[in-house]
Amino acid sequence: MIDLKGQVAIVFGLANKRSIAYAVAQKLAEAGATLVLSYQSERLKAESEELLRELGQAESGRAFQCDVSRDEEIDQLFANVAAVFPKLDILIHSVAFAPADAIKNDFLLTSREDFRIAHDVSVYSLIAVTRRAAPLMSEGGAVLTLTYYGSEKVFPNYNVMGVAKAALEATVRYLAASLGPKKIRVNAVSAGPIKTLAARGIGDFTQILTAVTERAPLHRNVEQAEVGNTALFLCSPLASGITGEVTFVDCGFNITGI
Ligand code: NAD
Ligand code: 0WE
Repeated sequence: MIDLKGQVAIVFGLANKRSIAYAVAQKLAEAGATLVLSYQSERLKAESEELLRELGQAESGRAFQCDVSRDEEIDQLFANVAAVFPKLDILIHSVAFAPADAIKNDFLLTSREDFRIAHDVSVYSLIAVTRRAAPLMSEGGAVLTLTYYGSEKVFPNYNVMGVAKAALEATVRYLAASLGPKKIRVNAVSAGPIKTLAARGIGDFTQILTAVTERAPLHRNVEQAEVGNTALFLCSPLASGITGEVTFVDCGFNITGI
């Protein structure tokens, strides 16, 4: 049994119950961690307070607003966190965004501005939040981000997000090297496709889910809870020797050649 009693985890990217971050938060809470939720905009405030209640964290936990593309908001967030929790143990980064045009159009047409936004929100944000979290991780810690196989192989329409995920995975390795001496581990989970808000409206998503059921060794798609379990493991003392790694939770899809 993993016991995270007395540990504090901050979770970025929990928009609703279907979010991968919700399943991760659920597993961390079940293991005894106290949760801090960080939501993108004022619009998500009431919803986040409700999600905290559903996670059994109404008393102990907190929810704060933070757009990760704004340094002032990240500074304010960590000032708020430090005022309530003197020590932080776990950081979950489950955030990605590319402007819709960049995911819809031919990759060749990717604009400079859409490339910048995708990398700012989906990659630089990991560095930005980890830098502010590290001083609070006084007893060491674990940082975890979410990635996708589109970083290595071409999936139709994933486009600039694939380039951003490749940069995110490299960022995990460089952060792991930078923070190793502080006993802070940095890892990524590469999840198979899951129908969340970020996957909604993507034209051929059903086709992608079907390809997995046909080709993956387990012949099914992965569930949020399975990603949550692996995230819990990677953030726990059971994974004390693992850092800078990308762990696939994809029913084995990535090992197949055809
Ligand atoms: P989701 O829409 O529930 O989560 C994305 C989150 O990013 C939302 O909570 C949104 O508010 C947040 N976000 C976007 N821009 C932000 C900003 N500027 N500031 C703060 N937060 C911002 O979808 P999800 O599928 O749970 O995605 C979470 C992570 O999992 C992403 O990194 C995604 O790339 C990754 N992932 C998803 C899948 C999948 O198929 N759903 C597969 C592999 C990896
Ligand atoms: O990382 C992701 C999705 C990230 C994402 C999704 C959107 C849709 C709405 C980032 N930005 C946006 N911007 C929007 O305007 N996934 C791993 C899920 C996903 O997205 C795909 C996939 C898969 C899988 C897009 C095309 C093909 C496959």
